[in-house]
Amino acid sequence: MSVTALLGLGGNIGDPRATMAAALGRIDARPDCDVVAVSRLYRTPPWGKTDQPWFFNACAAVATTLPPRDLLELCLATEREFKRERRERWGPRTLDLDVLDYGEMPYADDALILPHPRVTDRAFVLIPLAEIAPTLRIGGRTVAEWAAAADPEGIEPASRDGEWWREPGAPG
Ligand code: PH2
Ligand code: MG
Ligand code: MG
Repeated sequence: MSVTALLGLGGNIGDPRATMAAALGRIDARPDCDVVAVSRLYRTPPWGKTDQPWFFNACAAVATTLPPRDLLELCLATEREFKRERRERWGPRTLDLDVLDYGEMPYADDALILPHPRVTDRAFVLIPLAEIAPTLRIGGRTVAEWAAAADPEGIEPASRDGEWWREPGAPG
């Protein structure tokens, strides 16, 4: 039985587009995960800690047979594979891979709460997420409603469509 999970991707060091594309390719190649939808890539101003480079952000839907905690471990292992070093909260990173939702089923353990409790105040997550999961309900509103109410200041599409991750190195 597979469940559709939603992932948030981000990065602001090196070549985030190539890193995010390679990370999605790596996940898609696994027998227990299928990348079924990807948002456009976005350029976004740094949030939380503003004296750092702008980010690229995107969201992806993954059909998976992994339980939520194993999916989190896969995301953390993938971050490590792409040389993510955890130094400061909200600081610069090569790759951030967050589990945002797991089949609209509430989940909580000591390391993971789903849906991700901070999605609703982050326009850099909501705007791409609304492209692939507009009807997902979080905290009594749909993602489309949250995204429409979010501040889009500075957030701009950086790809034509959701195919950007399939051809690493290609423009757009
Ligand atoms: N991630 C953070 C902190 N700030 N800002 C943007 N624009 N995009 C991010 O992905 C991001 C951030 C910590 O996870
Ligand atoms: Mg994050
Ligand atoms: Mg993270």
